[in-house]
Amino acid sequence: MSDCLFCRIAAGELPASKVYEDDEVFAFHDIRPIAPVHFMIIPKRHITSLATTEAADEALLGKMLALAPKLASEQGLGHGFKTGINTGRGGGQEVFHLHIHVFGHKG
Ligand code: DGP
Repeated sequence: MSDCLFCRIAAGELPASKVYEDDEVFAFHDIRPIAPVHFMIIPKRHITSLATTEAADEALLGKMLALAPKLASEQGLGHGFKTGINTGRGGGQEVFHLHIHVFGHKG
């Protein structure tokens, strides 16, 4: 069993408020939201951070980014939203499994 929190959430071993799932990507609401709507998009495969991605990850990264506006719209953020990828301890990353924060206020 993985000791990575987000790997376990993506595998369904730990509960989360799911926003989206396919074979490569999982999205779920942040447990400590900084806005009325706040979810994260993660790869199911463990990638530690944006800084450890490789050329072979480009398609997956593009897919995750392209999902952001689609899922944001479904969550009521069709008028706009913010995104963030905290990277490394100096970048404020607390959970070392790559995630894109998507957050905002419902229009
Ligand atoms: P970051 O600082 O970018 O690594 O953000 C990690 C986020 O993960 C933080 O906003 C809180 C969230 N988080 C931490 N543990 C859990 C959890 O068990 N479930 C959920 N849904 N979110 C979590």
